[in-house]
Amino acid sequence: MGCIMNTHRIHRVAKLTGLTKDVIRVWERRYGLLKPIRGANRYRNYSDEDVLLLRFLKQEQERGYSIGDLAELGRDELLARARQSALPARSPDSNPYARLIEQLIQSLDPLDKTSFERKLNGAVAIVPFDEALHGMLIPLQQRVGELWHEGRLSVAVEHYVSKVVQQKLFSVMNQLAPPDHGPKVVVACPPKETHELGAQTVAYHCAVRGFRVIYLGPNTPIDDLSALCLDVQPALVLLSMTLGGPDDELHALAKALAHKIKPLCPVGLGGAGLSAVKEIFEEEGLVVLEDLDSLDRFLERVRSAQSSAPR
Ligand code: B12
Repeated sequence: MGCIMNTHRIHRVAKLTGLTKDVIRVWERRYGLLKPIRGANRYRNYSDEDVLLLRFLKQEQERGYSIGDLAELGRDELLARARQSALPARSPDSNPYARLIEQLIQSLDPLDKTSFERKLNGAVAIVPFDEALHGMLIPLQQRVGELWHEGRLSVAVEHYVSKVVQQKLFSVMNQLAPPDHGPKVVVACPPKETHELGAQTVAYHCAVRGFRVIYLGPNTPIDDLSALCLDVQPALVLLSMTLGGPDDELHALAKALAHKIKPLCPVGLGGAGLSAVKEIFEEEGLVVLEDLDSLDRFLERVRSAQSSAPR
């Protein structure tokens, strides 16, 4: 602020930052962090600060931070950090379990089940489960998924690890005393969605907070979801979306949810596939939850609406 700065059109910003024009537009729309000014010619003009901010976001993203998490810091904080980023960098891998995860990965190719499970079980057992989930199990699943995506790990091994992770999560959920009365929540993935760990994490999150979870898992047709909701009358439905999808399919999904589920109970959507397309769902009056903190606030709202309901 206060100083005269250069402005740049988007193609120049792309050159200066190494980001594509599409990414810049998406980040601008999605996170509202940039402040381009429309010139007389109606083109957007970006400031030096915008360029600084984008460079910093790209650098941090390459170091493994998620753009969503970074965006939550807000423009001012990000700019302050960007200005300081000439200072020595933080360790690129700040997860204290990074070494463990690498060791686990090593026992997957060739698969050494005994060694893999001994290491994983030993490590998971000695920390609070929340920490094991977010520090070990989710990063492990991510790493294994990435190796599969790169063609470096077989489908079979990926399935094996996904099942181990899933079993751990569900065995902990089953150990929680099932509440007799807590509000019911249905957790599922929409049609075509087979990424499951987001939904499982959400299911666990709700179970720990005293909700009675009905977990449906991946690829759930909306008509069947609706029929189930009529039967069990949940206090809410939560859907996890990792894949995006073509806009027309997403519009159809949003409409189906608005007409077939929302009249029955509140619907909350979350997951990595939503950030770019959340307006499609919000336009239909559906709630898009950014992360587990916003889920907590949503759960509280639902819980207090339930407890003040006249039944
Ligand atoms: C693991 C993984 C897989 C595994 C899935 C295993 C399983 N059973 O779940 C396997 C290897 C099978 C797989 C397959 C595919 N994958 Co994949 N996969 C991944 C990977 C590496 C990690 C995803 C994950 O599990 N994350 C861990 C969870 C816990 O994180 P999360 O889902 O973000 O959830 C968190 C939050 O988002 C939030 N959250 C999630 N849901 C909800 C819901 C609510 C209500 C709330 C409040 C919060 C919330 O809470 C969670 C905890 O913080 C990602 C890349 C990456 N590094 O992220 C790609 C990725 C998701 N896959 C991708 C793709 C394209 C595929 C395939 C379609 C590839 C193909 N061509 O076949 C197939 C899927 C086939 C299908 N029909 O669905 C793309 C998706 C791109 C997109 N947005 O469209 C990604 C991003 C990879 C990439 N860079 O291209 N994949």
